[in-house]
Amino acid sequence: MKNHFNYQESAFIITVFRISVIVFLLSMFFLMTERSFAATSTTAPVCDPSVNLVSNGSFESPDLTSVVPVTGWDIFESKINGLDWEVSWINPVGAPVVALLELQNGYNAPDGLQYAELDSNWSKAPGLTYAGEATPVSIEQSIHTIKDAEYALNWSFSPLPGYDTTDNVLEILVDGVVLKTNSADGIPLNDIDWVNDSVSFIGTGAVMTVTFRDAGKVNSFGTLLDNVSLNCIDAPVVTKKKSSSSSSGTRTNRNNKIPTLTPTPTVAGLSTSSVPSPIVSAPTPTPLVVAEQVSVVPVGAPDTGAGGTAKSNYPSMFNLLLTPRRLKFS
Ligand SMILES: [Ca+2]
Ligand SMILES: [Ca+2]
Repeated sequence: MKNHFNYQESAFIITVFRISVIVFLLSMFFLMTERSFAATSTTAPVCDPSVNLVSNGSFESPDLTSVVPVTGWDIFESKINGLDWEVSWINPVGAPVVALLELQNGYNAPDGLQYAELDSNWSKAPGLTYAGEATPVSIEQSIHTIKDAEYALNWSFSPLPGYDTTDNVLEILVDGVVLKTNSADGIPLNDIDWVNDSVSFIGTGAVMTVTFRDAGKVNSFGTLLDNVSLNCIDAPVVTKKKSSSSSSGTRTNRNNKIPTLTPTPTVAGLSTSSVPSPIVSAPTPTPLVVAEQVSVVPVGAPDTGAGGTAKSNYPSMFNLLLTPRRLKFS
């Protein structure tokens, strides 16, 4: 009788324990699923044409008016105080360890009050000749792209007045590939001469880098840049294929609500060149990969490793708990 009582009591306790464990595991499972969904929904790139994906594209930060005394220009270290651009010396031999970007406000800017001069300076020394300084820089930013989405990169370029074409050469690159070159003669100019230009490219679904660099004569003068913007202007739309058969599938179209990108016309005095085919003109083009695609995938991509959601082990734990076991009693 006592053994029978102990058996019933033990069985009851074990049953309660099992139920408690199952409730706990279910709670954890739903909590983790909810967090995973929330994380995915907030980090996955979204194609919003109104969003400029470049930070500080107008070079308004750091604020030159905060520099004392104000001389119309100054140099700022890569990615500090809101500069946000990754700055690199094109020829780093003998240059300061941290690359410096020169910002100016002496001429009228096409946007805001400041702009950049990509033939920069090693030091803040107005009035010197800067002879022997390899001052040209490249500046870049990286973004997470949506696979097969179309991106438009826009900017304003001007030669530095008083300096010829060899001193004013701007190259525009995406993932290390030169997509366009601007150059112009500043000798006849008495004032700044901004020209807007643009290129478009197709997202790989990975992180992609846009770069502007000075390709002119090395002398710390020339190649002015401002008003940079990068926008996702057209994302692929996946729709279910209409079919009366039992087979099902999907097809990908572009969102035709977004107008096709049209490069800004070249004006007199500005020379531009570009590589063929980065411009997308057809509504359903074959996606162009401007550089070798890397293994980075958008966060939340299913079963793709990086960024994907790990498979849960909970079902096997449930099976273990629910599997009947023999009870030993003395
Ligand atoms: Ca500006
Ligand atoms: Ca130069």
